[in-house]
Amino acid sequence: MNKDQGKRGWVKDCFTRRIFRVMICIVVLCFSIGYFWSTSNHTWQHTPVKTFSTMSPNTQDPDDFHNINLPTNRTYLLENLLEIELPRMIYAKPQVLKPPRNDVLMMTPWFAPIVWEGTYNLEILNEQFKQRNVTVGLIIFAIKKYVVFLKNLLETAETYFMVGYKVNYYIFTDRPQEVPKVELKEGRNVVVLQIQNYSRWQEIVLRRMEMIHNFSQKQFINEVDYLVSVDIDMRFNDQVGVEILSDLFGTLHPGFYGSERQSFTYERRPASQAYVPHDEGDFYYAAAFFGGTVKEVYKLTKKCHEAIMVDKDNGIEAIWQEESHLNKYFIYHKPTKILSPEYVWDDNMGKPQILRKRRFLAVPKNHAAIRNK
Ligand code: 5GW
Ligand code: MN
Repeated sequence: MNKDQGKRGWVKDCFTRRIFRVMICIVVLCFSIGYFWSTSNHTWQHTPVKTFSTMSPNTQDPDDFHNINLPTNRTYLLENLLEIELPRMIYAKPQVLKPPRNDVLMMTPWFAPIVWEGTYNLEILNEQFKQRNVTVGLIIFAIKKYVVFLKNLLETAETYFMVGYKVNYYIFTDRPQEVPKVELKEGRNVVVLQIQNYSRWQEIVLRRMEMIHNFSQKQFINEVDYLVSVDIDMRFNDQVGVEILSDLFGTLHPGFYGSERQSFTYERRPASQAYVPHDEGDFYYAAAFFGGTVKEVYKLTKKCHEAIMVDKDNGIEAIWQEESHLNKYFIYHKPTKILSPEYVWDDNMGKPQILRKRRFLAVPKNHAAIRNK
């Protein structure tokens, strides 16, 4: 009896223990499944899930950062939206069957407009941009002797550049005391940013990317909506306004707008980060005029600066310095607007028919005198 009871007790005991063990197993199993589920969930988030923005291929929503879980309720994005409503306006109707120009390309295959005189209505654009109350930063490098170009550039900018808008002239220079006093219209400021100079001229032009990148983060993002970076050895000669503004824009180089790919002076050595194979590339862009929103210019200059530093470590310098890197960037980050050579012209190229305006012109320079010291 005792024995039986004991046996039964043992059997019973054994039975409960088995159940107990099974239950532990189930619990452990559940936890493992849960664990793997959650970790694999995380891994899945790394697989590229494309999110589409309604703005442009290069733009992201303010909240649309990578690797950050977005709040599911984003209705706050719809509150306090700026309404841009045009007044009654009288102008010639656009003609679907009569394009304003048929002598030049007006649109890229990725639907970025190419800005030519005669293709846009500045009045409409001004109504839109005025209501957005935009501020534009014009970035100018004036290192060493190049400060001599500053006066003419600023004076002509006051006449032709973003007339009626708030403009900050950001002047990077190693000679702040040589920045000329130019009379400015209301809402326009000169901001002198002192930087060191570099002895090699190649370094001066290459470092422009680094400086723009640093100051975009430090200052520009808090002060302006758009940035425009220009060469200093230029002058404004005709109207340059909000028709140029877009998330990311570049300018067709006056020497290559009619050229085939093969003759574009991209960097062709694979060892450089700026390398472009012969079967790629849309246009050859001039480094003398590019820009966009602060965010897009920040991204562009960051990437170009990093590529320039990799080249430096590898003991290679791209054939046209920062212009080569800019051109590489624009192949894989398509500009949302493209400026015709009206915006970087050099009268040494003559005055072709297609050029109805010469808005921004190269100032002839005595290379020997201006470039040494
Ligand atoms: C000096 C010697 C050779 C090349 C560039 C420089 C140089 C350029 C300089 O001493 N100081 C200076 O401020 N720069 C900046 O880089 C200017 O903003 C200039 O417009 C820009 C690009 O250099 P550029 O204009 O001489 O280049 P290209 O290709 O228009 O002749
Ligand atoms: Mn230049």
